[in-house]
Amino acid sequence: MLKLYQFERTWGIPNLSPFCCKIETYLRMADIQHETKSAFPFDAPKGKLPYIEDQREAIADSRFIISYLKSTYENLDKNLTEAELALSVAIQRLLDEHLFWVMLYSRWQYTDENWQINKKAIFGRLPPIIRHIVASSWRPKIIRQIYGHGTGRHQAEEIFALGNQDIEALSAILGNKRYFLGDRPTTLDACAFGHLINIIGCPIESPIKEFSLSKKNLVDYVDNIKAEFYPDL
Ligand SMILES: N[C@@H](CCC(=O)N[C@@H](CS)C(=O)NCC(=O)O)C(=O)O
Repeated sequence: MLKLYQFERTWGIPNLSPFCCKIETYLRMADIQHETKSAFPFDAPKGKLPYIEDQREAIADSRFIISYLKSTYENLDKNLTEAELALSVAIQRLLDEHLFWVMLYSRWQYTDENWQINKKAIFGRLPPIIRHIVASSWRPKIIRQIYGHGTGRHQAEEIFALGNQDIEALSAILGNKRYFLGDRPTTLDACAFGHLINIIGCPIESPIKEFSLSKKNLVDYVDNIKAEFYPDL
């Protein structure tokens, strides 16, 4: 059976990684049989989670995993028009390549309080001394990534202002629809849910969480997808 390797479940959400959550949500939306396995990024073929193993093949990166799931199992986007598919790719890039970095900053760099919560969630299952060593070498590495991306070069209020623009855009695009592209879930919803629940549904306090919580359609969207596809949570 297909195996999904991801971070251990925590915080009452599917996964603390939006990319892992994207894949598990796609699998559930498409009704693909699978099992989940807890892992750390250093176990992964490309040093990041998620990855999957299926038919003795390992596939890393949520975008390649989705392509594989679409061609091998079920394509949630099969009824979309070319224009809808294009929009889907563009919004996924906003989520994966821009909003993600604001969320990452809020957890790893913004306040020490958030870092302690994040550290416990990610490294909590390691023995105490190892946990401390791994966490204190991982934190500067992620902070360097945030700087390398460019987000880390701004002041906190500028970073959250940029993130809030994404949230504003997502709320406007969703409007009063049940899913982003109509009344059926598509890849874009697996992706958007993964990112939004990781802002709205986490114990990480920040201006972007506050702003997202003021967007009732996004809050309802996250709640509805969680209730429909994760009745076990
Ligand atoms: N482009 C990748 C991004 C995956 C990713 O950034 N995963 C993070 C967790 S959210 C990770 O494993 N980071 C570990 C690291 O950078 O050391 C995808 O779509 O799967």
